[in-house]
Amino acid sequence: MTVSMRTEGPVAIVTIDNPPVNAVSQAVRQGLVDAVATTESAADIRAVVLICAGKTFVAGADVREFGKPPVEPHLPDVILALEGTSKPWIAAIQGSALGGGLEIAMGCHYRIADKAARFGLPEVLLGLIPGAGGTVRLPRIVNVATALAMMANGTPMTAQAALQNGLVDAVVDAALLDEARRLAEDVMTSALPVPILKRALPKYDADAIAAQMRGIAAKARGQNSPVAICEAVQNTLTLPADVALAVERTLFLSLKEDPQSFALRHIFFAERATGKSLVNQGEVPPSLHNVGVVGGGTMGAGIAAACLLKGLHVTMIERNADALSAGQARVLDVLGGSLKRGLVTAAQHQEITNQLEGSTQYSALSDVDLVIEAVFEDMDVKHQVFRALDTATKPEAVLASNTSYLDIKDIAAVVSNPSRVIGLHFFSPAHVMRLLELVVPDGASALAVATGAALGKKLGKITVPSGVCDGFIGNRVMSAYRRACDYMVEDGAMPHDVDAAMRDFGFPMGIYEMQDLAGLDISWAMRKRRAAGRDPSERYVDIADRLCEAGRFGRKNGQGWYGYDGKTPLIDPIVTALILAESKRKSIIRRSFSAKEIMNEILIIMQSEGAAILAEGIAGHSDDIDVVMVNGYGFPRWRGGPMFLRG
Ligand code: 3H9
Repeated sequence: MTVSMRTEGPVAIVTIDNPPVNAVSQAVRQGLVDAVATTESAADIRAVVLICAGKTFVAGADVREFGKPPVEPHLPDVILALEGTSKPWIAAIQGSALGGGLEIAMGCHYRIADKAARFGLPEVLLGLIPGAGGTVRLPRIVNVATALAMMANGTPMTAQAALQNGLVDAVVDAALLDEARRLAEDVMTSALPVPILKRALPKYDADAIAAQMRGIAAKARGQNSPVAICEAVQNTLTLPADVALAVERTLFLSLKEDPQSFALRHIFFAERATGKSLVNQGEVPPSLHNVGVVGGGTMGAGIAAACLLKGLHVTMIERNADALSAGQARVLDVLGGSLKRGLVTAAQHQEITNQLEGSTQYSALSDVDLVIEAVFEDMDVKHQVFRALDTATKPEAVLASNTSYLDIKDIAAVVSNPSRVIGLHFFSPAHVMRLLELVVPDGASALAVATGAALGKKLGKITVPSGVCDGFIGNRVMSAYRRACDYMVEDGAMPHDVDAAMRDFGFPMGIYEMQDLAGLDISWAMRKRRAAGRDPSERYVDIADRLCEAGRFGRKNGQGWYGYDGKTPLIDPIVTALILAESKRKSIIRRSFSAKEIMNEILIIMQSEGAAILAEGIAGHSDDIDVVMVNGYGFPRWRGGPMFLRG
């Protein structure tokens, strides 16, 4: 039974059991309506506890139903029915009360929560607004500004914060059901509290709210749902509650059909589906307590910090004492940043830093389950490292390379058992970016793959499997569209035209701004290494090389594709002259490109490269390409990804 009921004396316990997250499906809605009818008509029932089976309270409406026509009873009506009962309903909340789940809880007369529970209205992340009273009820409980911020950001509130803000009546340490039952017995003889919908709004500063809404609209950059949230809250401030509720419903239903919401729902499910095949290989990965990181540069230090922050013990290897202490200092710097931002407490910070060890001897890795190599992108250097790892590590330890471009099979060739070698391609900064490409060479053992996937899970990453090719999924797509952008620049567009077109589309920055941020010298070095193997018949744009030859390495030395005033990119006449000279040298008659033309070209190239990647089996599913582009390359989430847009 999706919704079941039992009685314990005068208290009915209504349990929602709809795994995995107790989402509000039609069966749950109907079950709740039936439970209201049964408990209202049973004279011996004096109060009702609403609780969920499993780890979580209701995590929201069942998003999988959104593609289909809504079927009665509708959630707003279910909540009105709960709110209108003659007997107190007590929501007993563990895990997450999100979206429709929090709206159900707000329809109850009392809320009691486990101390680890979280409360939120994250509909904005799916391109929606709360559609079952959230925009009308939440501002009436917590203050208007807090409610608006919660809905616009979609970030949940802790149980403690919920208690402070009056969203829950009590927070308990354990035995949630017992405490909820006790509360039910306490309140069953008292008068019911005024339903939230009928309460007056708490006092608010209208000017401050208007400013907050302007801020939300400015940050929305083309997204509809944050603006609709402001509209719904504005209605709550100005209209009678029942009217505001009706308008909220209309707004919700129209956003449900908005392409932005389809895109966000697509990426939500794509992120959860990706990598599932990796963990179902029948191999149990080792417990993964001890990992090794070879290389203490920016990437190695970031990876080490990511592991430490998730409770792993890390041994860092560097080639000499100076490099090691510099690498460890980089890790400590990242960890210090986490402390400063309040992401870890001082005690946790101490505990975490104690888990960092370092050595210049590979023998220090004799006991680790997994090693991640993050040294210079050069095959000879990689071979030296993997030869050392081959003998220093235990035979079942998994050896991973963080290479972005090199052939993992080639790297693995120097290891006596190459089946234990995989790629783990992190994105910078590694402790922040959620994307991880798990590169699976032919012949990799199921254990090696499952271990890589287990690490991804432990680090809270979205782990996308990729086959072996130049650049794997993400860098291969990026190289293709960067090449197309370079062609456009040589043919008549300017870097700032390309960047503006990408930003207008929703990227946080354009490809040239991004290259300046990453530094131009690394890819220059790579191009020089590969120059000999380049197909002479292939069009090659030299502008980036010319910039580097002129000592322009990007933001780090204040000049790249742009000049810089601090962090602000400025069009630099030297770069403009250099581009014009290159076009002239190749006898190209420059023409103008509209923003639409630029973005269309970028999308077409992303999609055709994506199709090639799929055809070659590098990506297992087109959704994986979307997940990579959205989470690693700034593709606007609310557009769903290049393959989604292809239809
Ligand atoms: C809403 O409520 C609108 C209302 O205002 C108005 C309505 C009228 N539906 O994330 P996980 C699945 S909009 C269907 O890996 P975790 C998910 O696909 C909704 N399925 O677990 C996965 O399935 P599978 C507002 C859902 O422990 C499985 O559950 N609510 C839903 O890391 C496990 O998910 C939200 O936006 C759903 N709503 O995190 C909350 N949610 O195993 C969205 C999850 O087949 N959900 N699934 O791949 C979350 O934020 C996280 O899932 C949660 C658990 C924190 C709950």
